[in-house]
Amino acid sequence: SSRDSVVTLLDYGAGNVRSVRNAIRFLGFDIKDVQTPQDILNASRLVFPGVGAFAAAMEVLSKTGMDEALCSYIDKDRPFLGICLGLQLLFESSEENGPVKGLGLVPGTVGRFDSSNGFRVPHIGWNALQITEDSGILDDVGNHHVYFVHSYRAMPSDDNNEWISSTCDYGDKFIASIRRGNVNAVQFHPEKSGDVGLSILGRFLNPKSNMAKKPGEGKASKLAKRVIACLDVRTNDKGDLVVTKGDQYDVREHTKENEVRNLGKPVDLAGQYYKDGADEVSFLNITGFRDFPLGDLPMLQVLRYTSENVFVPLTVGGGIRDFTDSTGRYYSSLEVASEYFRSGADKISIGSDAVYAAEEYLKAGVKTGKTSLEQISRVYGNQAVVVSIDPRRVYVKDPNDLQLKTIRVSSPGPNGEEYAWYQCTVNGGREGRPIGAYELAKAVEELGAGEILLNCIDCDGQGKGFDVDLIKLISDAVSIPVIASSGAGAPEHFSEVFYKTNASAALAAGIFHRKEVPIQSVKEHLLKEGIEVRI
Ligand code: 1PR
Repeated sequence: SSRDSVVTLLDYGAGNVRSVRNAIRFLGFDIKDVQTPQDILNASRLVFPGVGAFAAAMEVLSKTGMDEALCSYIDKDRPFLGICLGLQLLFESSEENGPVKGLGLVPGTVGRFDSSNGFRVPHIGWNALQITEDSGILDDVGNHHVYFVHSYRAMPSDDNNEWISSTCDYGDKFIASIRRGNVNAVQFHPEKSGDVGLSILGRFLNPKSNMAKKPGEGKASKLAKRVIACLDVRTNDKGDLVVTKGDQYDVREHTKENEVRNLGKPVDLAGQYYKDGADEVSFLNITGFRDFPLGDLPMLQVLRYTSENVFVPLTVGGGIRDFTDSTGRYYSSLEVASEYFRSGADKISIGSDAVYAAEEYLKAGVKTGKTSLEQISRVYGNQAVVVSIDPRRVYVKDPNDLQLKTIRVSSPGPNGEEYAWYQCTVNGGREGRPIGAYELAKAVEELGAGEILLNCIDCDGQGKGFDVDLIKLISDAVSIPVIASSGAGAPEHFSEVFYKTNASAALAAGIFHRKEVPIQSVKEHLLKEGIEVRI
């Protein structure tokens, strides 16, 4: 292939850059991987998607001599695109487990977002940019939203002002992108920002391209509320992987055959939801608790195929725990998660194993550092670890009878009970545990979860709306983002949950699968109600 169609990629092996690879290939380019510092110097254009922790990345770069090659490449004004940590590393230093010295090309220090002012950290989701000047690759982005996921950020100052091409507001007004000549770096993820992100990448890869200019659509400034499509996936009795959907977690048809409800093929549906405007797609391998997911190669294939064409974040859950297979081979939960990440997941979600981890932590009062939750968030960062909670409402007459957090419910129980607690379950709702959703949420936040996916067994598949009492309770109890799930039946249920609770996102399955309400209608409704969404 001609030199014009080749992109050099600096992947120092710290994590998942599959999405960046997929996006570059989708745009019709071939990838050459950097093996030696000389490959950097020889590149005609270089993409640097930083992943992992700042200090670890700097260590690899300096050990391999890539740091000097990068500095010299950038000094010569060669075409460069840094992404996320690939922007942060250009600064003088970072406070992430530091101070740690960076490449020092751009004046300034990278610091952590302050969660004390009510903004949830990590910053996860879609924001519009304020473009400050001739922005080159950002040209036509206007007020469209792009996807961010990070806990650290660089701030504008007099010293770095001339580098800044856009900023973003999230409690702080931080640097969203920098540009000088042919050198670009972005804090957000163009490879996960849908069409807008692909056109940014496309303009970097092919500056002569005449992509259609998309005008801005009004001024957006807050973090958009996300609308997530969820695919519960399992093998049916014939052995095919299907998207299924339960009523209160029961996924079988109430017929004589009692077959697993089949609502379509996972890869097709995910692709459809991406086109329809889903801000994120989640796959839950709902029998992962009993069938080992690495034995479940179809699920990994689903992720690989989906991530080739879907350029918004992908989450996958189910079966993330330590496991010994029938031949006695031991797999750690970290290996299971790593395989999911390598196959195209941006985040993994842990259900049952997080319940055991929280129970253990609350009993012992100290962290062991050994739970799957802690290990995976240590290696991949807490923004990559979601905890999925499957609680069931338990009504009580007298809240003083319990050690657990109870709340006054907005509609009383079957025997007039005015209080309830939310009991966590494991194994797909089959077993109740002696811990509440409130206690669990607080514990997993401390153990390193970056986000909570909050289901509710009572509401699942009922189409009567989200459990606002539960979602308010949990979203007020933690400072990480909370995804409201279970019960959506109409666009009004989405605006209700965003008005009445501090949820950052709302997830639905049934209404999308049954084509009752398209994702676009949900978004239009939210917009009409004055709630910011990505259009
Ligand atoms: O415990 O780590 O192996 O993870 C298992 C994962 O599978 C958990 O995240 C758990 O929530 C999920 N899961 C297990 N069994 C079921 C089931 O339905 N039988 N599904 C299940 C969870 C709930 C949501 C659903 C929303 C929205 N389903 O995923 O999409 O309730 O539905 P709706 O909009 O139709 O109301 P582990």
